[in-house]
Amino acid sequence: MIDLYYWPTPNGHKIPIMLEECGLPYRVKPVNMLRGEQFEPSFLRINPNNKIPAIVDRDGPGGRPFALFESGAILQYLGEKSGKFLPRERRARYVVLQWLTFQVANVGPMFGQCGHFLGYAPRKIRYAIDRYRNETLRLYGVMERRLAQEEYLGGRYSIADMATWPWVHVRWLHRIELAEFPNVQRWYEAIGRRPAVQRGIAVLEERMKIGNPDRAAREALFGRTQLQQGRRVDKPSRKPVRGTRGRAKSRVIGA
Ligand SMILES: N[C@@H](CCC(=O)N[C@@H](CS)C(=O)NCC(=O)O)C(=O)O
Repeated sequence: MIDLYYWPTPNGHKIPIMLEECGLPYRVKPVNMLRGEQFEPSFLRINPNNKIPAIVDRDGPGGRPFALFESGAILQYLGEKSGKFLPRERRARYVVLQWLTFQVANVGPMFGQCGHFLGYAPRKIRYAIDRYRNETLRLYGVMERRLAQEEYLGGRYSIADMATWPWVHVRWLHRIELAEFPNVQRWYEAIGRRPAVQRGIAVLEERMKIGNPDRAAREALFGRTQLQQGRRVDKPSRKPVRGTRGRAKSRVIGA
């Protein structure tokens, strides 16, 4: 059983999509990042970077619980565990890892900043908007040219597509018209028709709230608590990871 520490956002969506695609059983542990639950000590023991997604595989390597954060690492781990969507053959594997890294190092951070300065920043700063929106458009161009040659980013459908698709799914935040990128559109629509993708993005969908943060969300995401994390001193702990305590009941999904 895999515990999925989750909130419905583009980075979050990647993991239930993959879990649904490979049919691994999981239960959802909501981490309401709009209310600061990512700073709870029990969650910081799983991800010291106070971000979702994270997992604890109760049946990890060696039969012991294994905690993991960073969506790129989690997708690789699940690909290896299930033997699906991450090719074994070395050339094919590294092509997939290359496009996965392209997502986590480029698409996520740049689209994220683009959405921030367009929709979240309290003041509209022209330089920042232009900088990140131009980068976003440039990255769409890279994907468009790749998808003109290959059906999927890594050649065959893989964890690289699952990492990237949720960011194209929220393109309205970045003011992107998909019709300008016909190959990205073809790819986006084909992936969106997959039943596992539809089940993955439906997880906690009712709690999804992107854009227009209230005061509490603004404080949790961009306020003093974030700043204080830089000065946090943790007491040394030898305790094994047990998951979060006192949180909303988890939902069990899968076989
Ligand atoms: N590089 C990380 C990014 C994760 C991330 O930015 N998560 C956001 C939601 S999309 C989050 O948890 N934000 C809460 C916070 O920063 O406190 C990954 O790919 O897993």
